[in-house]
Amino acid sequence: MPEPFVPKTSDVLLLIDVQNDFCPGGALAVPEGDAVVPLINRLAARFAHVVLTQDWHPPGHQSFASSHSGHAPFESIELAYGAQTLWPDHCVQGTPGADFHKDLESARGELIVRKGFRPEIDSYSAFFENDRTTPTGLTGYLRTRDFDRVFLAGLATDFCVHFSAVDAAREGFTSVVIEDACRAIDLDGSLAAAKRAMLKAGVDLISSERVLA
Ligand code: VGL
Ligand code: ZN
Repeated sequence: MPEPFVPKTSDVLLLIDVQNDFCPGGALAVPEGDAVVPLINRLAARFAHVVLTQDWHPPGHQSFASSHSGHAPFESIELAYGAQTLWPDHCVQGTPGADFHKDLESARGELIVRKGFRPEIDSYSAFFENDRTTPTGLTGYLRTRDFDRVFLAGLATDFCVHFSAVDAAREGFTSVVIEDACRAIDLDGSLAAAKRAMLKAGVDLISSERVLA
């Protein structure tokens, strides 16, 4: 087996959007989205530090197809900052769909980063919104806490995990995606494209065995 990744105290596990709306039965269900929860709980027990993100949209958010007459979910449109995929209404602030999956052990989480709360901008990444310039503040938090490696798991591999992992690498962190602890939406080849983009950005894609070994 390739070299194990033994978690150190300067590592953080960043859990992306493990929320009801991304699980089967949710508004934007990721196939097998709930299947990552037991593995994520095992992984989290190995890390000294855990941070979670929560997709957190106001009603009528610009990323919702319902906000654009004549458009359907999964179409792409041009917004002020560029192309944006339109989604079913999901993760609306304060609704049960926006809650973490009930079996996710989130109590040890040291920070919850909410994103996508600006009505006009979507935010796939935990670091920058989809205009690619508005920061969430996470870089400053991780730097001030002296973390150097960011391990990522959660939903969805090809959107929020992908953009978060690429941004972690761009911000100067070692960025490691635990692939089997993620699930993808996979729209028109988006999973393959995301993997290429992550590898190009220098993100490591690993199996959970390498952390749990
Ligand atoms: C996500 C689409 C819209 C994600 C969030 O968590 O990957 N995808 N909002
Ligand atoms: Zn969203």
